[in-house]
Amino acid sequence: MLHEFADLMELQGDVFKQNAYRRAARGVEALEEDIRQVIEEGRLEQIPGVGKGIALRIREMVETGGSKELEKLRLSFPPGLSEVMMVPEVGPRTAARLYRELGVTNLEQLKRAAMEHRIRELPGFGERSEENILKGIDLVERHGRRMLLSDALAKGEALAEHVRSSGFPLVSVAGSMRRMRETVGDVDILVGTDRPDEAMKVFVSYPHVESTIVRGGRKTSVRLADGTQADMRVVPEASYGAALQYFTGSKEHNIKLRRLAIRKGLRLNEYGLFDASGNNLVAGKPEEEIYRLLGLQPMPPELREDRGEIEAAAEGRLPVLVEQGDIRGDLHIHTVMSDGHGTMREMVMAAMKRGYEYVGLTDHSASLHVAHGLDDDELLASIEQAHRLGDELGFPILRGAEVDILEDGTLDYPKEVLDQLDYVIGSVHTRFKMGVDEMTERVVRAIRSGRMNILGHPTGRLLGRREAYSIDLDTVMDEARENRVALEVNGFPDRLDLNDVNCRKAKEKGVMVVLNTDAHREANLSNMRLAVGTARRGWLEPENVLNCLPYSQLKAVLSRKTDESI
Ligand code: DGT
Ligand code: CA
Ligand code: CA
Ligand code: ZN
Repeated sequence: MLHEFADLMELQGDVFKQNAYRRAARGVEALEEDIRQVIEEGRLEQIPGVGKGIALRIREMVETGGSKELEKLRLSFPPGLSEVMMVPEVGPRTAARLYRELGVTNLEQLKRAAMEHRIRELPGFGERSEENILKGIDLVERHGRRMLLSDALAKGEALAEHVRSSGFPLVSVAGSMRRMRETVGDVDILVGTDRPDEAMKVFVSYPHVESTIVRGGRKTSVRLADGTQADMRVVPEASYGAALQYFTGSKEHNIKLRRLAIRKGLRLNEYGLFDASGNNLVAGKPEEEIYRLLGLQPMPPELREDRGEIEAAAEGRLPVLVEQGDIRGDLHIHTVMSDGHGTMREMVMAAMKRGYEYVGLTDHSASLHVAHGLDDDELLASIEQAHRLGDELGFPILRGAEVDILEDGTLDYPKEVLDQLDYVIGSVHTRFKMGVDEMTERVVRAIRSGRMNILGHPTGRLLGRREAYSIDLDTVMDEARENRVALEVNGFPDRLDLNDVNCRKAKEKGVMVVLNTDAHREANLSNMRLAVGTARRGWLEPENVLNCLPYSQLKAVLSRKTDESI
């Protein structure tokens, strides 16, 4: 909040106050104890940069979680200006000038001003700055948004590998991508080495680096050719574990952890866990040691969101999370028969190569014309074909289908056809804009049909492109449990649907979840990692996951369903 104050002061053109807030923000950041304690002991004004006025604001922030003055300040500027400030060539001060002198209040207007050459008319600007602003706008439009986890992992892991293979074995991705968050703001890389300058050189010489944003002794930020920002921190080898913990975050998790350390009379920062006399208790040790020394179970990065994991770890009741190795088969796969790009044989062999015990094929149903859905006869013929292929390969192939849940909640094949399938995924692919009651009723009707085993991508959201449709997931989950329908975590990179929070809700409600890729080509099968990551963020254990069951038990669960409904 102090930084935001500073930004807004800069926007107002008040350099003096801007600097004051910036200094105070840095002073507070550098604190190694709980600010509440500092306040209690009346030592707030001893923090470098904190005077009387700012001390009052800090007290209000700590007590109320906000600041009236800050809210007022925010309202005094058009909301679009924050986007204008994100343009690399602009920043708060220039945004303020463009606002005052040209009336620019959002990105669109900034673009127009630059294209109409109105910016170059202002003193201090020229043709060059106009061009740079246009480039910057393009960057914000393309990459101002957060990137998908899968894109971040591809970039981050390649970059980490570049550093590793250049002679720095202690390297890891950190930040939100290590926590498998569904979207990632920037790529974070951590290196433990006693040759920091060399490591920094290796980092900036990565072929995809376009420009260096900041170059420092311990942290360097670069922009990759595609606009992605990547931060690399370098710490001494002996601090690697502590730094990995710190830079994995989340910030909220770290703050709570640091508070716990303070209560135990210890100090925690990115260089280690220190006792009262300043001895580093974790020097050279892996990050788990920090948790153990704080009296906690060590925990995987996916849990570190301050959603109760620290409390659970203190009581020794952390979940044993599902892992990729627990997944015995992928149950949502398309082939060339509908809109996939691999034949049945290619997709099955690719699944076998991944070490699965079984696989399920699920092409689209007839009414989804855009995806070349199968009509009754095509589907029935493909069931035969799948079972023959399974016999030939000596590998269990379940023939299913991804059946549209039509507007009225009926499934897109007649019962006689559905009964020939090993299982059915029901999915909503049309009429997303229904009201919440109508949509919930539609899905509940399908769940109650007795012919559906899995609800595919249950909320329909597409990250960065389409909001989830309105649906009452509590009701859907209750019905799913009663009717033994599993809810899918669809691992397609822009779906991740159910999301982490809803996975946890499903677990609490006793609903089975199934982790699928919705693969449309062989390479998509690797998206299981994303589904598993999402499930882990939702605290899921193998017993919560349908496709952790061995084949015979899975078959029993899937067929019990049809028997009972007859
Ligand atoms: P992102 O990039 O927005 O997807 O999210 P993160 O979590 O990767 O955040 P980022 O890149 O700003 O920082 C990486 C990690 O560094 C973050 O997860 C925790 C740590 N960190 C950053 N700033 C702070 C801070 O002010 N306090 C504490 N305790 N940790 C921080
Ligand atoms: Ca990050
Ligand atoms: Ca970062
Ligand atoms: Zn679908």
